[in-house]
Amino acid sequence: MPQPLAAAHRDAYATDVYAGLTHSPQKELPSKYLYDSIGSSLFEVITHLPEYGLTRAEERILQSHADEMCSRVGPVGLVAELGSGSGRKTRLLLQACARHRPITYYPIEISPTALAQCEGELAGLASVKVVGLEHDYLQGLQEAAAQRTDEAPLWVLFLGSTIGNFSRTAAVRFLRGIRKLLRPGDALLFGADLEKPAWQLLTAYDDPLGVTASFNLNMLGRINRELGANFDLTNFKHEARINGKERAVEMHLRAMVNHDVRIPGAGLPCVTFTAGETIWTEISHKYQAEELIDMAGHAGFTSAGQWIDPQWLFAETLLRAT
Ligand code: AVI
Repeated sequence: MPQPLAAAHRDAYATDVYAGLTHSPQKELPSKYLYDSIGSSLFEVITHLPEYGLTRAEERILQSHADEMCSRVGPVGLVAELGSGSGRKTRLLLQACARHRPITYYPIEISPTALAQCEGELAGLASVKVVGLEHDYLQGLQEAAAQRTDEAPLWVLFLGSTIGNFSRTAAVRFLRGIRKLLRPGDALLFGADLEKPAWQLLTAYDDPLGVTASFNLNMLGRINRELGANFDLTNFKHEARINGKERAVEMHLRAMVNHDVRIPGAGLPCVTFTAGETIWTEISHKYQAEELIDMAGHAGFTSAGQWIDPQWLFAETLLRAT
């Protein structure tokens, strides 16, 4: 008998926490678990911080070019977004599309809190029907694509540089996965943060207000709440570090003292931490603009335009499925 979705998610979470915290020599936790309701709210605050320029850069690009992007894609009937975010940026694109014809918008999210927030933000937009899909990205996209009723192109949005949280090979694999669910003529718009100086990245991922530190530490708070663990969050310190080889910035949680932690919900009676060791919680790759078009080419797309914000180097790339 299939398990209810919530129970299946809880089991997958426990399995991933077990695998990550027994991983040697580097303990790790998948970054997708940063986004429970507290983590999603903290991330929303991060997007307003002066040191974290990504979101505002993407907003500036969409404010200036949403109409042009829509005209290049042509009159779409369906828009599917992988990861809904707060819906702030998407509003600009949906308004531009809906000027041509009524559309159905499918935000796709595994977090019900994020989905509800996005639905609330975008409800009431003229000529836009919002249908939230609580799924992982590709499963949700498959479901959205199955709703086509005519030949109009489907437009997929993957904003916010979430692609940067995948390894470079996984990113191309993921773009290929999207392409497989599309028809020639469909479009994909994706945002990606570009390479910039180390000091700028380090303050963006370790802001002086400590919001990113809380966002990262909440990873352990969540394990306490959902898996009955006894992490003492004051035993860990947030750390942002540059990974030059990967052209990325990483987030870690550094143990400040030797201690043990119990995580009954993950079947871990004793996880030992040595002072100085870290749990790796996220990687954010930074790109060169041309590299993004190359990656997309390897996944079966051609470029239909690229817009770069000069104030905070960030690229919005429009692709067409070939
Ligand atoms: C969601 N993602 C693109 C963000 C990033 O920049 O990698 C998450 C984040 N991590 C720390 N600050 C923001």
